[in-house]
Amino acid sequence: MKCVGVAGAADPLSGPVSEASPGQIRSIPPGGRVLVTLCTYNERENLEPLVAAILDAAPHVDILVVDDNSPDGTGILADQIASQQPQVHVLHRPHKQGLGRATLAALREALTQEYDYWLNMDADFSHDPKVIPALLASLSHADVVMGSRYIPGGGTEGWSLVRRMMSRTINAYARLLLGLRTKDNSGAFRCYRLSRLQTLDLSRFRATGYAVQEELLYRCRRAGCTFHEIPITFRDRERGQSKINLTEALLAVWVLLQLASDRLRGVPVVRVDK
Ligand SMILES: Nc1nc2c(ncn2[C@@H]2O[C@H](COP(=O)(O)OP(=O)(O)OP(=O)(O)O)[C@@H](O)[C@H]2O)c(=O)[nH]1
Ligand SMILES: [Mg+2]
Repeated sequence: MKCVGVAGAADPLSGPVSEASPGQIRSIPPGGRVLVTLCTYNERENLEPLVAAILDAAPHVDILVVDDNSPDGTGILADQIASQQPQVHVLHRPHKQGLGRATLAALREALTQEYDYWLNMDADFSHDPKVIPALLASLSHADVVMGSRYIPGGGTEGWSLVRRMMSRTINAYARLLLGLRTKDNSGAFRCYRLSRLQTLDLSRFRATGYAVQEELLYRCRRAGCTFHEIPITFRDRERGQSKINLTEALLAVWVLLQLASDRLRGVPVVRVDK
């Protein structure tokens, strides 16, 4: 695992208000460092415009690309961007290990580098970077702020009926099996107050794939975090290919069942220091 540039200078968010437009600065919690993470597998066409759009919307964040040795050269492109842009860092992983493992690697990096806030999003423009300031602003009244398709004002664009039904079903299962109260439990566009995640036992995570989103919420809830959802419109990707498939969906259901069993048995979510 090669980590390029993570030790580089990170911009604190306590800069003067005049450095960015009033809308952007007012939206960001003062005095905190934010790491935006992008898990990538074959996102070459999306990466460069996405990084630019993120830094345009939130100039003070750092960005970490977590790439699983994408065959299309996304990791190489990420290195090129990082060499020109000190706020951008890259975590290279040797091969495709699943979105869950990549997401947890991103979280570990955010904790290790002592960021205050972790914001994760997809790298295919389904999550609009312009929403980032609103997500960060809502951290003032919750530990976990979630972009939500399933509250008034939110939605999806460009999805087939089957895809919509799959998403609704997995959300219903997550609420039923894990006792979650939030409406969009499978979305990835979220930010977290890292001080509240420090005690989570990351070695206990069961998801290696897409169920990591529900599992993060389950564990955060058990650890006492508060939640807030803000409406987002999820747009189907225009470039590149989706990696979600039936196997991934079935695997997600299996993980939810395992977590439901953990919940019934009271398996702890926080580290037990010996
Ligand atoms: N590092 C890494 N990233 C992954 C892996 N699988 C998916 N991703 C990334 O995770 C994000 C979400 O994956 P997508 O394939 O877009 O899946 P989705 O957004 O749930 O579904 P679509 O609506 O079909 O796009 C994208 O940025 C992918 O490139 C993986 O195994 N490793
Ligand atoms: Mg996607």
